[in-house]
Amino acid sequence: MDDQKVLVAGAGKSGMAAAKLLLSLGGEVVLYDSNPGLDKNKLKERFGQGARITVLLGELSRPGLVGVELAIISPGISLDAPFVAVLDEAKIPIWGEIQLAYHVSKGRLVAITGTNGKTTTTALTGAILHAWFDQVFVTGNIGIPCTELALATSDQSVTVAEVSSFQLETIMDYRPDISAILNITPDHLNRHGTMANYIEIKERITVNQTERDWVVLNYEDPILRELGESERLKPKVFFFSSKRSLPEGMYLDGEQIVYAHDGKKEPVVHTHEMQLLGRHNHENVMAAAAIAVQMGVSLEVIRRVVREFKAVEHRIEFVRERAGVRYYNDSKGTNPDAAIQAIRAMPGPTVLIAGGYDKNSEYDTWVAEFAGKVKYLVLIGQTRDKIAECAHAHGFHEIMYAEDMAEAVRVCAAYADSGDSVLLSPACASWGMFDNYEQRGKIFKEYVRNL
Ligand code: UMA
Repeated sequence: MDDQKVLVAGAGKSGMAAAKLLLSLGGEVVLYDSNPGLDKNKLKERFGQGARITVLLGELSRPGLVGVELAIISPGISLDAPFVAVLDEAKIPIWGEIQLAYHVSKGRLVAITGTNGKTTTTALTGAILHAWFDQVFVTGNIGIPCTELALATSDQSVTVAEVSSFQLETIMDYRPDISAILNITPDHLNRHGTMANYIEIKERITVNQTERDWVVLNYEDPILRELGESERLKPKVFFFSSKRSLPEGMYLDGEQIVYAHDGKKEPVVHTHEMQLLGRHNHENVMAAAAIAVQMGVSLEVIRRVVREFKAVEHRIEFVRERAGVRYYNDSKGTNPDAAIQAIRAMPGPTVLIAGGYDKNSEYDTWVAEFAGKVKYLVLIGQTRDKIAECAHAHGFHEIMYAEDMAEAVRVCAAYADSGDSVLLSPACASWGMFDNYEQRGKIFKEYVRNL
């Protein structure tokens, strides 16, 4: 990498971290962003004086690529973006940001993907491993670019990475020692096109793994069970199940998580001891415990950390109780499947805030969950009409529109009775009204705290 001239596409978190890493390695960087409205000088200043970096904004043309040997692409950039064709034409290889981090990192790597639950599972796995190993890094889609921590890794360290389909799209020889796929349900189809393509990209997390490695899979997900039982998979398979006992693996027996191995059945933790709510979270705990067991962590340590672990921000996060109404922030519920998990986790009648940016999702299975649980639906954002139409078609008519989050929270407070819950779990991305789901969740919490 030293002395190479590398184009870094995207000046968000990932791009900035990748550019800094390349500069530290002695490379030269062309930082490119298709947004012409960014401030070139401000971007350059963030790298300090004399840094070997050029910033290009707007359209990318061949002259900008003179001497460039490699391109590192940020996860939010689709391979259909117009400038990618310019890179292809110039025969410049394209790596994802996590591929660059992998190339530079040392130590063992645990990589976790899945449509839902990956942030919670990554954070919990990180917490368990932290209680056992001296040097643990938690990184990736969770919000800390993998390239930011790559140089800090050592032969003794363990990295736990949350990886998204966006990131897996551009890996080359990325090979985790342990991978996990929690579930695969429709999401990001506006980018990946078909479900078949989305599944293929998710499964890439295992593609470079060998017989020495492990993959942790959800036995109750038909796609993943098929993958786990298929000949094409090289790593050893560790299944977990929330529905049946397994001869080997981690499963839920009533409300008890059990680890079955070598003819033994060992209790891990009882769900009542956990602070995480909902069946999907029990699956996340099983996945994290499965990874930890493979990393040699004792069940005692796993049990202690699972008991202490609280929900991560924006995932069914308890905000406050006011006038007997409990408020929950599930802004990370950015697709129908995630939002279903949140509705199921609510303790009683629920006033639900939903809607946002349209990712070509179908809302039927989500709306079908409302019966007997959701009292009122408060809709915001671009998808309001599409969701309302779907809800009416399913016989659900208690729908209100709000212009912004402030109004949505006010409406919920007015309509919720003591004993009800108010849940922000939009089933949609945040764009159009907010910069990202974090901002959406923070704004929701702010209004709730100010009620
Ligand atoms: N850009 C271009 N050309 C394009 C599209 C975007 O130049 O065609 C530029 C934008 O102008 C912007 C930059 O790219 O300046 C943004 O890059 P990015 O979207 O990759 O965002 P980052 O800030 O680098 O954040 C990324 C992840 N974002 C996405 O995948 C969309 C973050 O995941 C991740 O936390 C971060 O890297 C650190 O690894 C967010 C996310 O929404 C949370 N992930 C999706 C999800 O969880 O569902 C996958």
